[in-house]
Amino acid sequence: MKDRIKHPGLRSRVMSAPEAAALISPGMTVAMSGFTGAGYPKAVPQALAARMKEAAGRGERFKVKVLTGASTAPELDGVLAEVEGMELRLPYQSDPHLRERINAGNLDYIDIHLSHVAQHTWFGFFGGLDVAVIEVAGIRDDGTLVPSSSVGNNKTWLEQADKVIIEVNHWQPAGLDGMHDIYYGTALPPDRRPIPLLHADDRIGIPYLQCPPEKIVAVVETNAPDRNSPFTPPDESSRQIAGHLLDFLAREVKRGRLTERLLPLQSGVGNIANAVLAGLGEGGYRDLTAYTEVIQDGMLRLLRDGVLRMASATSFSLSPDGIEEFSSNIDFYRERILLRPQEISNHPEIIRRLGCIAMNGMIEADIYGNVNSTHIAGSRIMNGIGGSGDFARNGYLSVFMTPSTVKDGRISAIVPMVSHVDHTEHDTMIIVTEQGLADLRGLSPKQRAKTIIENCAHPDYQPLLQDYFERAQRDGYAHHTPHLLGEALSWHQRLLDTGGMKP
Ligand code: 0RQ
Repeated sequence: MKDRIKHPGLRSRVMSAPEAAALISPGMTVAMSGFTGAGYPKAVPQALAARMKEAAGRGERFKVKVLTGASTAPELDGVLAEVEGMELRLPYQSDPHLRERINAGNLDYIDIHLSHVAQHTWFGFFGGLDVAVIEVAGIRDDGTLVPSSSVGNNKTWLEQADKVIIEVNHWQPAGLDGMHDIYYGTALPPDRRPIPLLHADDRIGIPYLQCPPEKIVAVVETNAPDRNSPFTPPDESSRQIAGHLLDFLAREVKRGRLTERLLPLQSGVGNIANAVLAGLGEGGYRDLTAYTEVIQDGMLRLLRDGVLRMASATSFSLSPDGIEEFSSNIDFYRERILLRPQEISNHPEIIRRLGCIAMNGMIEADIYGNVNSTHIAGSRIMNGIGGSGDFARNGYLSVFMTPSTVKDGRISAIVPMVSHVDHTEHDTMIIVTEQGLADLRGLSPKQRAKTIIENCAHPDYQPLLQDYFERAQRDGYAHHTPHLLGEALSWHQRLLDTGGMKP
């Protein structure tokens, strides 16, 4: 136990999770570690939820505001949602219980770009932070902290919170030490200076998180795994989507628009992303780099095979097999992986400078290229925008991918007008479905509509979209971006009325 907590003063602050959770009071703003199911506190949120349940039993209201890096896990978002213990949550979640509560209107959810969270906190837009609860892999002699499997907003939380609770997780590999790069050079406008990161593998900071030991009011020891969902092999549709994208990249190389090293890759998570990564592995590429948010199993494989030379991110999101592979070969991966604060992994300045290839999933796109990543039928939140906007607007290439239909063909992912906009037609460059790929670069709205309908729409919906587009050009009110406003969202209304978009 001693070996993970080397600072004598902080060793004396070790206590149980319920004792630490007792330092959190109703109404507080609590900033927690955690990003895509990695590096989140495992014990204090559960103890806090237990206190909330007891309070509810006495008829008392006990809710807090919760800020994190991104999505967490059942032991944090799940338990707090179940006891209705959150009045506010930001910036990204993917927990089914929490999603249900948000959509029922039981709490406020603020869905913002992941790169904005730290600076909005510094600007004071969320008020002050009362407590930070941060998982680390260890505490060093001098009180600096060895970050765990995600960095997220931890630097900001430690700087901005009045009090800090540290969870030292013995399950996290000790070999994580040295894999992080925490940049302490950010300032507020008008004193900002360029961030000196010119290549994906540049180190610009230090490997440790800093926190004045006197701010740390509790240290809790845990030994619990990160959330690790088993990996499902890519399905046929994901493989087709990946195939179209990989053919496109190969064509870009042939045309001399990309070199054989491509450009730093950003990849979302999920089935399609995994298929794209698997495809890159078979495409003969070598020495690529990734400048992304999340390292999933597919990226480990590419690193192991030399397809990727290195990967920069802010977090892991691994399956049990991925964790086994990572832990068994941690010395190899430490040479090739850098975890940074999310304000740096997702920084628009750096993404623009490096020229990332941004590849993300979406819910739907419209015929002009506006993309909805977050809402079903305009109103029900799915997860959140996450980092997709940081990368899509600033990347060299912004790619959005989805199967052309979902729910057994009842829903078309290509619609006349998106029911919610996360990425505008000005951000979207490439749309891919299993039907094909639409390259929107250099096209006017009407040209974009033509190529999206022809290349990406499912045959069941293609004639309907074609008919809509033709009538909009003929009968519509204005002709730069033709629409029939009374009909533009009728597909979504039909979905709500009948459970499907087909007439
Ligand atoms: O619903 O769970 O009921 O089956 O949405 O869709 O097909 O499992 O795909 O996991 O890649 O998620 C856009 C949500 C896609 C994700 C989104 C339903 C579908 C299913 C999930 P079920 P799939 P994915 C890096 C970058 C925003 C954040 C981002 C996302 C469920 O990619 O959250 O990109 N993106 N971050 O059936 C109705 C449609 C639908 C639909 C899908 N048109 N209508 N339902 N679904 N399309 C990570 C971070 O930033 C942290």
